[in-house]
Amino acid sequence: MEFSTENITRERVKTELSYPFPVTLMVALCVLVGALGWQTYRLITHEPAPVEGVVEIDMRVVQGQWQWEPDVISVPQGSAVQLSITNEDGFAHGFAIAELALDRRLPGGQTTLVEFEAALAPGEYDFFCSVFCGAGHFGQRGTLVVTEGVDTGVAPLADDRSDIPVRNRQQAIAELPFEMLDDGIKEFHLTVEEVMWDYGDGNPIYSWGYNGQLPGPDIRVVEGDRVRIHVTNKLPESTTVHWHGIDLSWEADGVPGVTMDPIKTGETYTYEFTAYPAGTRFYHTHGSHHGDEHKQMDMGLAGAFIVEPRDFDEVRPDHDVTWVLTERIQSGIFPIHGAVFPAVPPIIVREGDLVRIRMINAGSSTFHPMHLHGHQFKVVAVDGNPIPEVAQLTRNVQPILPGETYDVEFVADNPGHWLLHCHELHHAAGGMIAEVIYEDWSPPADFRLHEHH
Ligand SMILES: [Cu+2]
Repeated sequence: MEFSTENITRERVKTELSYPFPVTLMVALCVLVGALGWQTYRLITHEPAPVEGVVEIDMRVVQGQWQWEPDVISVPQGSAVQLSITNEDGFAHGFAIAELALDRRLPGGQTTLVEFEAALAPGEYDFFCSVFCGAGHFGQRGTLVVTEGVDTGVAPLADDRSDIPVRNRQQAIAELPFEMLDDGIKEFHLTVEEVMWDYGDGNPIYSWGYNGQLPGPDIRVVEGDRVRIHVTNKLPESTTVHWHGIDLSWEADGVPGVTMDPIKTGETYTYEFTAYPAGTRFYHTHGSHHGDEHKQMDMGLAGAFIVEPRDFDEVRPDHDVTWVLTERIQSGIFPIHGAVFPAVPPIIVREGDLVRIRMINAGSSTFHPMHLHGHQFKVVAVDGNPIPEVAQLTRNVQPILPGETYDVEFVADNPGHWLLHCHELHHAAGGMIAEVIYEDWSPPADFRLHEHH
């Protein structure tokens, strides 16, 4: 039997025309006029889209401009948003809103539909390109305005933070406890959470901390230990943890969009790796996506990760002090291990003591030339790695760039009351000062602090 396409085509035409032509035309016209009329009405009256419906917005990435058009969009709270984004560039961009843990790829030369629910309190939020798309990355930003709308039960972002606990260093723990599992793994738990942190000046600042403290508790292990760390995210946005200076397997490196999906609010993620090599390392957020790491760091998300060499007991100094140096630039606060002078605990020494100070710059933008009065120190390790004795500099100032760590050691050989402070003096003014005080020392009887002789 022969198969005739001609017959099939005729059948279809016949079916389509089975309604009388004038009726079809009239129905079509009514629909068209109705739709046009509604659109015209909306245009004239600037009537917003119905709150309970879908908000549809056309958007484009302007070719070669690293710009969103429009770069301000307004949607009612709780509405379902459909962004139809045309990427005019020949390469990919990304569309991200951190507060929604939303991150979509926008392939070059295509129109991509990005859908989300505006489950946010009324206010303004950033949207931005989330991929390395060229020099314009940091400029490719826009504003999502969420207006009053459907009640989604989302708590307002108002300044009411009365439920967030106020804490300070005196309530902090020094080291994170662990459980030794049967297979020799050291198991730790970290919770990333909001805290009103008091740096010691009685003026708590809204912050993010590991286990509710700034910095997070020191993690202290021995070189070669297998560690398992469960990280639970209780922040209002996604986060990650990066293990800075540790030569671990790449899957545990904690980089969002590169080695893992960020840990969403309420989720727990488990990192496991071997602690190697020995030295002063640290852990810190790598953000929720490329571009907000500095923001999360500046909220306080860092802690020391000390990997002791196996023979550390043979060389253990009399004092082994760890300082995570951070910055709250907007508040003018430059803390030493979560406190500002004079709330920074002094290092209390005896004559002849060997003092090691592990200084970690966990700030995002500025350096700290740390200066010790009345003594010289040796720089014994940089970025955690030991410096051979013949190469150790004898100094009294050691600058520390963001991300660097320096271990310095000095012998307490000059009894008195001394300072060790940042010599970027705005930072010193902002609290980055500690004291070194000799235990069995007191000023001479005729010493008067407030009288000049
Ligand atoms: Cu400084």
